[in-house]
Amino acid sequence: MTQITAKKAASAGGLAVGLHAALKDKGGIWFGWSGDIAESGAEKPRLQRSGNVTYALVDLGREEYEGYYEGFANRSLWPLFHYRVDLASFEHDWYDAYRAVNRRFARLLMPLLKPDDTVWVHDYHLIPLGRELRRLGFEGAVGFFLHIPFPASEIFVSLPWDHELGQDLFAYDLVGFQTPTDLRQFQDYVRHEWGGEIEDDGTIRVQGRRFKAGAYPIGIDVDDFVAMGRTLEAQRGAERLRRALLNGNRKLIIGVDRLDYSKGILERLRAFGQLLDDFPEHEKGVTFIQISAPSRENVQEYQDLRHQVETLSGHINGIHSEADWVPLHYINRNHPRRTLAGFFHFSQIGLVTPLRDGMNLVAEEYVAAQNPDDPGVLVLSRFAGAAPLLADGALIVNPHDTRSTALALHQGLTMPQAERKERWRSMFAAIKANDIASWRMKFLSDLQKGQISTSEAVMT
Ligand code: ADQ
Repeated sequence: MTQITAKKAASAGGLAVGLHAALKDKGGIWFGWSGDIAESGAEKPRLQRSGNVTYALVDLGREEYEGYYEGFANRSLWPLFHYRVDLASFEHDWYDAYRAVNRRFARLLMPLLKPDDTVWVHDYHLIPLGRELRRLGFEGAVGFFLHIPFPASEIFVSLPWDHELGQDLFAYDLVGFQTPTDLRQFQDYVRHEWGGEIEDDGTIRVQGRRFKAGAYPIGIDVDDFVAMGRTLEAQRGAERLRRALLNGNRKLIIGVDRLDYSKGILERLRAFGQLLDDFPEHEKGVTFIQISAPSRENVQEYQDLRHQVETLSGHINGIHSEADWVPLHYINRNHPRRTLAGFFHFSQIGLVTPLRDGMNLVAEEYVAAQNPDDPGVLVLSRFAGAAPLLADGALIVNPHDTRSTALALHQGLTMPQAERKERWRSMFAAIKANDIASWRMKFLSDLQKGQISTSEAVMT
């Protein structure tokens, strides 16, 4: 089996670990961008073997990086798919670079493939790759999984090249989305823009093609994250919080994300400010730590967001701080996942408020890290892909509604232990039943069998 990702293969996130596990099971090739930029694109991938997995890594040339990755992937597709047409730029040169890199990737991958290999392509950076492989004559199964939302058809067609990307998607044997909503939006696009048909079992017929599309909500490696919470590093992290921030019995709210406009960080800060305005009883009794990992720092929109978050954090602290209490701690750095597990474990509230999000693994990690006897409360945006899965246990909010989000924070901070335990149990059962192993097995078995899953049992 071959898995393809544009992200750096060595990245140690939960997703990368889960995908590696799929390869290690049966052996295969991990093909993708090395994460390095070379003066000009290399002609051959660098091959490294580890056990029964071969890593085939390709450097991007400087111009490829700027046009394909920073440009089309992150400044056209990312904002558009997250409903931010206002932030999307559409440059023909970027699009040309995007197609050219996908063509080059297909050319470099093709000699490594056996005719009956299964290829699993990941995410929006690589939408054209399956069709490019087909053009080169590859006949094995090729599936695609989109990690971010698929937008409403009317948004998607703002893209000047929607028809080409649409046809790219039609070339796969199986196209996987995070949620039934994403799937439905793709089906609407197929119907309304192309006059395609969706059969009862979800098979799509369009443009002479017949293929499957389904919803496969991704999960985390729950056992692994629970174990992380028991490590020394996690305990040290929790202890640091206890001493440095909480002065004994102060409560803690935590937010963790990449610094990205899709994550609703500004809205979250406003809701925290509103909590302090509306419920003065929490004064000096609560601290909010927002940890935002730097992301796409060369992109102007991300620089603007960073500036806005810094300004708003300073503003909230300026209004509410006392000599012996700083309500908001904003940290703009990566943290080891084990330390994060400790922070989650120690927090009374996990505040996850994306404006749009494919799934949101932080919400699931927060649940996994809790103490079953005294769990915290998850306050979760209805616009996270994870919301339907966790709706029975989380306090679901509309992040645009500052006052209601503040109210949910108050409800979480004052929730009796028995209710917290009951809510946590239902969320923990949901993430266990939908972990990363079941996600990848379901996708791969559907790809190989040509069957379909709508995941309705999970997501309704
Ligand atoms: P992301 O947008 O990156 O992923 P998410 O699903 O939350 O969002 O995953 C982020 C990962 O990075 C988590 O494992 C988290 O612990 C880690 N992380 C976040 N902030 C960090 C920090 N400050 N320090 C260290 N680690 C940090 C995309 C889509 C999501 C989808 C995933 C997987 O945007 O919607 O859930 O892919 O499909």
